[in-house]
Parts: sequence; C-alpha cells; structure tokens
Amino acid sequence: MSTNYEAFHQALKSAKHIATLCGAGLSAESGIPTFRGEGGWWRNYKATELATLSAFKRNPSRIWEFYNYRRGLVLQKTANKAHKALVDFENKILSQKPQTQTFTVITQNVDGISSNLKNYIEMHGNLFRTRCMQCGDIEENRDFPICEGLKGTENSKFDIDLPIEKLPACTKCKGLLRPDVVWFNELLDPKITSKIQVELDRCDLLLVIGTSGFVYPAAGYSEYVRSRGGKIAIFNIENTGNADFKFIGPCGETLPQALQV
Ligand code: BV8
Ligand code: ZN
Repeated sequence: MSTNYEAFHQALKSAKHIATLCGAGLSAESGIPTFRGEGGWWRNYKATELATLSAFKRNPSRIWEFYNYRRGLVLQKTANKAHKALVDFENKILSQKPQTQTFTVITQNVDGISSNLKNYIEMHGNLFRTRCMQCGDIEENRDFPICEGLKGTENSKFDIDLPIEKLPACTKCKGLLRPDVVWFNELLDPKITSKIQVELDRCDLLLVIGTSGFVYPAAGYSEYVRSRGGKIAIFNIENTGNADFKFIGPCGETLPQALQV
C-alpha cells in the first residue's frame, strides 16, 4: 500500500478507465454533516431510521421536516476544493487529444453539489427532486421551504406534525410528494445500476473518496474492482479499509494533490 503521490501519479497516467465512488466525506469540508458521528443525528433520530419508506408512511411530516432541513442546509453551501478537483480533472481528461482515458464520478451523495460534472452518476437520487407517491411524476424543486407549512421548522427541536394536506403535493394529481432519493431497503434505479456496472466492469483505478463503506451496494464496489485486477485508492480522514493507495486527511487537501489539479 502506498501513500506517496508520485506512485499514484504513475498509476493515474497509466489507468485507462478511472472512476470514483464518493460519500458524505466529499462534502464534509463544505459544511454538510456526514452520517456517521454527530452528523448522523437529527433531533434525536438517526438518519438511517428516517431514510426509509416505512418512516415516511408512519410520519410523513417528520420525514419532510428532516429533508426540508437538509435541503435548506445544502442550499447555503458551496463546492469545496475536492469537488473542484473532480471537475478540473474531468476537464483535463476530456481535453485529451485524442482522449485516451475515461473518468466517471459515481456518488452516493444526494446533495447534488457535483452535478456540474459531465460523467456523473447519482446512485441514491437527489434532495432537489421530488417524486409523486400517486402518479410517479418527478420534478426538480429547489424551493426552501419546500412548502408553506414547513416554513421556519428547520431549527425546531420537536416534530410539528403537519397534516398530509399541508405537505408537498403533486402539481399534476395533488398526490403526496416524497423526496426522489433511494431510501434504505429500496432498490436502486436499474438504469443507474446498469450504468454503474459498465463502469465497474472496465475500471482499472477506483478512487474511494469520503465514504465509510457501510452502505450496500456501494460498499461492495471496491472489492469488485479489485477482484478484476483494478487498483483502489482511498481518500479518507480515517485509516480504514485496504487499498493500493491511501491518502489520509481531508480530501479537500489530498485530492487536488493526487489529481495534480
Ligand atoms: C438495496 C439516500 C436491494 C437517502 C442513502 C447487504 C449487506 C448488508 C445490508 C444490506 C445489503 N444489501 C442491502 C442492504 C440494506 C441497506 C444497507 O446497506 N444497509 C446498511 C446500513 C447495512 N442497503 C440498502 O437498503 C440499499 N438498497 O440494497 O436494495 C435490497 C432491497 C431490500 C432489501 C435488501 C436489499 C439502498 C441504500 C441507499 C440508502 N440511501 N442515501 C438520504 O440520504 O436521505 S444512504 C446514505 O448513507 C448516503 O447516501 C450514503 O450512501 C450513506 C452514508 O454513507 P457515507 O456516504 O459513507 O457517509 P458516512 O457519514 O457513513 O461516512 C463519511 C466518511 O467520510 C467517513 O468514512 C469519514 O471518515 C469520511 N470523511 C469525513 N470527512 C472527510 C472524510 N473523508 C475525506 N475528507 C473529509 N473531509
Ligand atoms: Zn402526482
């Protein structure tokens, strides 16, 4: 396992298909809390208990208060040096004449901060899209608060139990909207998982950036790439997991240096 940038730069130059698997740590330096540790709690619920269909069905108001709070938080945040490094590196690859390498960013994050990338796969959906529980209509929506009834609830310590008719409603059929994200125990969009499979099947260098590797199927990706002979580089503040390259520290510092951007 190497922690030296020179060796990594060699591997980066000789790789044909470079991909990333990003997690909440990519956005941590933008001030967006991660799921582990203090960031994983909201009021006194664990995020993993709130990000489920059953929690939404049981108490749609509480879950919309949670997502409205996260939307409001993300809307005030900006991209950090790690997000910028991914964009700059993608531009570098795309301006190769002829293009001899591919670069694809696969992210678990739903904050949409990297959406200015060209080859970008959001595995778990996006906070700023809604989906109708009735007719399935999907809309972009960056309103904050997302509905009148949720105004000013983002800092309240207690649930406000809005009645369903006051929660976000579909403009087409008036049905109850949900955030267009993948909740725990929900299947990922098969169109997305097949795009990811194409990338994993050809990836010879996977950058695993700011993820604790708990959540499946993302958590299985580096094993899969390694089993096919691909190399793994971990960018994390914790020294976890095994990899060919490890850069321990804030990815806002390590990634620009590793990608030479
Ligand atoms: C599914 C959207 C089929 C919602 C999210 C196999 C084994 C065990 C369990 C399962 C399995 N297969 C399926 C499961 C169940 C489940 C699962 O994995 N559970 C876990 C908890 C064990 N998986 C699913 O349900 C998935 N669906 O598999 O469908 C199926 C269907 C039914 C039944 C079975 C199977 C769907 C999972 C998607 C869940 N949705 N997000 C929302 O966000 O509201 S997951 C959500 O949490 C995030 O998207 C992200 O994926 C995850 C958090 O993980 P990380 O991103 O890694 O963040 P975390 O805070 O954990 O870590 C941050 C890291 O950054 C840390 O390592 C830290 O050290 C580091 N860091 C911090 N600062 C920095 C830094 N690094 C660098 N620089 C810094 N500055
Ligand atoms: Zn509808």
